[in-house]
Amino acid sequence: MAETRIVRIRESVLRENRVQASILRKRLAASGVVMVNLMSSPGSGKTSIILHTIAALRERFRIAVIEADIDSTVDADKMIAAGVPAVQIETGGFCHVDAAMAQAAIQELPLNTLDVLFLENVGNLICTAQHDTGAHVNVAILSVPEGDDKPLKYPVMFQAADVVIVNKTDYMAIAEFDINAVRQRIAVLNQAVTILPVSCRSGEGIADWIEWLTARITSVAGNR
Ligand SMILES: Nc1nc2c(ncn2[C@@H]2O[C@H](COP(=O)(O)OP(=O)(O)OP(=O)(O)O)[C@@H](O)[C@H]2O)c(=O)[nH]1
Ligand SMILES: [Mg+2]
Repeated sequence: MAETRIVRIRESVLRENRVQASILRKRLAASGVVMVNLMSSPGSGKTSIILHTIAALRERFRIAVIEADIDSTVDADKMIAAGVPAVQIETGGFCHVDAAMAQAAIQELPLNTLDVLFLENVGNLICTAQHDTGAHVNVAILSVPEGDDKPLKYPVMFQAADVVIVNKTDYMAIAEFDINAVRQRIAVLNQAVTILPVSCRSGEGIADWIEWLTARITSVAGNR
């Protein structure tokens, strides 16, 4: 009997994407630009974190933002209103940004006038973590109302992250959320990751995030 042949398209697509992402990462570094990719479920606080970060770092770094959503320019409009260049990727149904999409968006930006490029990925805790975008820094945001079990259910996101922001800590008092359990669950998946509790509402922890990010941007920029 003839043997069934399996065509592993998914693996080859992901491999091809990793190659493209690696080329893009080097190209950005050569241009002196550090790309920071923010990933989370819808509504966890990606846009809020970026807006706080722009306010804190705009005097020090020249910043632009790539926004990605299935539809709409809502978040890109907020960035432009904040006074930074922004482009919107409308993914047309795709639930993540890949290196080719990031590359296409970057072509719309004045790369040689930038130091830091934020990429707000599509709100999704699964596919985004599986696709290398070419970013130098990968940020996962978990918000308190989502629950402390997310590292158990979506491990790839927490493996892919350099830093996990636990946002909306102002909900901690009313939500059943065990931050120590989150720390232990993430530690099993990724021992190199930094975990930063933050509230975009109260401002708690924002200074720690800015300090961590500034050190990482400086380190990436210094290693190019
Ligand atoms: N209470 C509280 N609300 C917050 C905090 N951070 C963000 N929010 C609110 O949560 C909602 C979603 O925040 P966004 O920053 O738009 O979240 P997002 O991840 O960019 O959402 P999508 O782009 O739709 O995936 C908004 O109403 C924010 O004002 C926080 O720390 N505490
Ligand atoms: Mg957003």
